[in-house]
Amino acid sequence: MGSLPILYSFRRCPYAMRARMAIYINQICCELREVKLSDKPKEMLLISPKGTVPVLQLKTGKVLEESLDIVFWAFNINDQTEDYKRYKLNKNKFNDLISIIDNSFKYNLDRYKYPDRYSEIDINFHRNECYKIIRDLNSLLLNKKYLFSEYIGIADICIFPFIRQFRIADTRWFDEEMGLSSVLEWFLRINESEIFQNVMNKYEPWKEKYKSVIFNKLD
Ligand SMILES: N[C@@H](CCC(=O)N[C@@H](CS)C(=O)NCC(=O)O)C(=O)O
Repeated sequence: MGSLPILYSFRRCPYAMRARMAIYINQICCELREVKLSDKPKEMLLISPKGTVPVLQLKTGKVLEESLDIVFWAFNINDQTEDYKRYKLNKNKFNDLISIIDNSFKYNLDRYKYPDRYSEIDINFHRNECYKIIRDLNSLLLNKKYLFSEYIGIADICIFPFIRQFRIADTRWFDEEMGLSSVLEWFLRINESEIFQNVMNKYEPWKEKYKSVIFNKLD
């Protein structure tokens, strides 16, 4: 195996953003292979035939094919980081929240953002379903910087990329009219953070012949 873990990623994919943020926060150095979804590298499909990103191949050869598995691996690598302990304390709340985001929120988000891909879509209905979930998030964030602690943690990075997608559909409405100030402040705090800026660098799609991109290289 190579000397670094290999992360197959797609810059704009919210699941891959989760994985990159977790890897970045935990200062794990890996090789990043940007994937073009319409032309996935055979090296990735060989280790993960289901063909979604992110995929992380560890130095042992073990393959993590789900974004949440990569996030937990990254936070647990230093064994019992404070954030991981906090996650365990809030495990049920965390799991409920992630499940709502990955299922109901994502379902309605796709229909709100891409109505042409479905038939007979009522955009306002789907935006409102997302809004209700964000409103609950707003209650959780009242007077708080982040969801479960004063530092950015597992729950924040798992949820943020999806809220970002929702905002992009109508930034002005989200920022000026939605009226959920705790979520807005939380969102902007992460969006402008050094962490998020650093995981959004642009790379050409990976080809075997290219020089490797080393993500999170420690000086
Ligand atoms: N459950 C997966 C979902 C990952 C996923 O759906 N990624 C999308 C990109 S955002 C993908 O790779 N889709 C495959 C394709 O479009 O061909 C995870 O959490 O990692």
